[in-house]
Amino acid sequence: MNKEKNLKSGIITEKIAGKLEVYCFEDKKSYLAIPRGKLRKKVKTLYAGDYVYGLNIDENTFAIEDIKERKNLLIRPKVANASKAIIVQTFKKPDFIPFLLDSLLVAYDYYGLDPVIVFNKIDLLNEDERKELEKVKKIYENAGYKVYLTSAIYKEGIDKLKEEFDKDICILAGPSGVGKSSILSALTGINLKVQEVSEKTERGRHTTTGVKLIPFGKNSFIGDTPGFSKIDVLEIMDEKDVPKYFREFLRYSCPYKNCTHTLEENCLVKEAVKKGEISLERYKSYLKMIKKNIPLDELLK
Ligand SMILES: Nc1nc2c(ncn2[C@@H]2O[C@H](COP(=O)(O)OP(=O)(O)O)[C@@H](O)[C@H]2O)c(=O)[nH]1
Ligand SMILES: [Mg+2]
Ligand SMILES: [Zn+2]
Repeated sequence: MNKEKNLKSGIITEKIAGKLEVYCFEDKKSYLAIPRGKLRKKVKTLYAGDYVYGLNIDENTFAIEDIKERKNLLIRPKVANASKAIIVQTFKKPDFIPFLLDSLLVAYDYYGLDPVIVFNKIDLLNEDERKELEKVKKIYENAGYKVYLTSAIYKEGIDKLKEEFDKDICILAGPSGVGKSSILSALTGINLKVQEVSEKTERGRHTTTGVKLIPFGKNSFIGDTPGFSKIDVLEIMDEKDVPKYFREFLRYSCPYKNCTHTLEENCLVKEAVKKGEISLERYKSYLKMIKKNIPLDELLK
């Protein structure tokens, strides 16, 4: 509650074709939201995730008078103030692509979201594949990320994952067809449109178009996002910043302050790759991300 003007507080939960929906914390109810003209002077556009202040005009409408300063704004999809990205992957159907996961980890960290990894559809794995996945899980845990294994359709691992949705706005991210909407349904009981994975491509078609934030637990909101199957981190950040978002690289202080961990001598990151302390796969992803085509044996000689 904004005491000065007796305004109620709320959060924009959805934006469809320019129309805004606001969830009012005091009323525990959603309204159609209409921004006041003077607000447009402060911010051009409001997005899902924006915390706002206003008053009801009638039982269905809420006039927005003011906005709380944004903590961050994610570009794709447009969502404000998200604090965690639950990055959903599968080991099979679709096949796991480490480079895509590594790129998403870098991108979300850069936008100020804490990334968490989920491997879904574990019910599809045989014993050998399950062991392979355990190895992958170790790599990411050693790198400094939390990793969950789930089966949305059998509700396996869902209760444990619930604990991640503890505050603010969390979004489900990752390529399409991995089960983001299914996980959201398993968590909240709300049935969203789930699309069958196309047999031909093993990638589901896009069914989620915008972000809809769903109230969950105590003061927390979950947003389902349309999938990305490709991302070029150099389109969003500078090449020199990429290594800052490889968490395991940060444990090493190379002699060169702005070491790119490529051609520099006495690079401690490269040493760690050679010793197996840093995963070679992760290091390869890094080189691919910064588009360095230097042969590995030259770098790791
Ligand atoms: N076997 C299996 N299939 C799943 C699981 N979760 C989702 N699916 C299926 O995968 C397809 C894509 O799911 P969806 O939730 O739409 O994925 P999204 O595109 O990431 O939102 C659907 O056919 C789901 O039924 C799971 O845990 N196990
Ligand atoms: Mg979906
Ligand atoms: Zn280095």
